[in-house]
Amino acid sequence: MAINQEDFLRLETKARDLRHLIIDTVVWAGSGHVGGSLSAIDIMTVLYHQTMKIDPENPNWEDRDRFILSKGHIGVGLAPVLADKGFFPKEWLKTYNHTGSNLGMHLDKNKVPGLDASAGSLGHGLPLSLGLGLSAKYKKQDFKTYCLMGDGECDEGSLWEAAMAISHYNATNVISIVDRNRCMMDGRTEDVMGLEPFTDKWISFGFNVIVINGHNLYEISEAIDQAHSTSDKPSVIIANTLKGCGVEFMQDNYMYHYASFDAEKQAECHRDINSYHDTRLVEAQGGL
Ligand SMILES: Cc1ncc(C[n+]2csc(CCOP(=O)(O)OP(=O)(O)O)c2C)c(N)n1
Repeated sequence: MAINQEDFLRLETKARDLRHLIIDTVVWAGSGHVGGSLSAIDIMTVLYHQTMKIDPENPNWEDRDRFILSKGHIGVGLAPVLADKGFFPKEWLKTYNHTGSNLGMHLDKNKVPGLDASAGSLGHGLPLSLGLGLSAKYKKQDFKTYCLMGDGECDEGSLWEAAMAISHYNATNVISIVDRNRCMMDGRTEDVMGLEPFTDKWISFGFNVIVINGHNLYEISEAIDQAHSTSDKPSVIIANTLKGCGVEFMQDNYMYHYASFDAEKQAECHRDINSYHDTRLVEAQGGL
């Protein structure tokens, strides 16, 4: 469903608040995968606060939409989203990645209410999503599965095997999303393993490819609508993003794939996130 101005303001505020919560969770944990969390948070905000049919009171509801975080290293990005939705107490975030906590660095489906799959070993989320999509088709359930992948993750062969099968079975109930931040763990994607022409690769696998600015809430929502209304091919949304988006010293810098912050840096992150939010509000009003 396309978003209106009121939705935009609600989602924009939520995205800002979640960015703050991600930074605090990294600090509580001592360190974390912050860069790829901040690149993906706008996408997760739209999914969890606009698109997906979910019920925090009933996390295992059979007909719920599924979210498969294939780039499972950003548990520190997803856990704040799930806590904020009410799947578990926000207090848990203070124990993220501590010994004995329910929240490990790579989230565990058996311990985290609202989590649809344990992940962390890259390249497995899309095959899993294919399974969910096919099972829904055969059982005549109408839920959708949204699979979020990293672009560095697209170096994994298993992902392309799943893409081939999603296309073969025309599993349009699986919506693939790539967080195209052009950075991976220790380099830029095009230096480590070139992905371009990336769009052509997905087209040749039989996909409807939708390329968007992954930090524009309107574009994210419209891309999801377009994916929903395309029935002759499965869709992939290539979301152009920035690693570390919203915090200037981290932005577009793969060195912040994983980081820790002292109190001074934490405060700088929070200041930057607030001014980034203000800029986005002005931009949305056509002011920049
Ligand atoms: C199979 C596998 N190999 C290596 C890793 C280690 N690893 C964790 S994150 C990462 C980089 C992933 O890059 P990308 O998918 O672009 O993630 P993002 O930049 O969006 O965080 C790697 C290689 C892993 N988790 N799984």
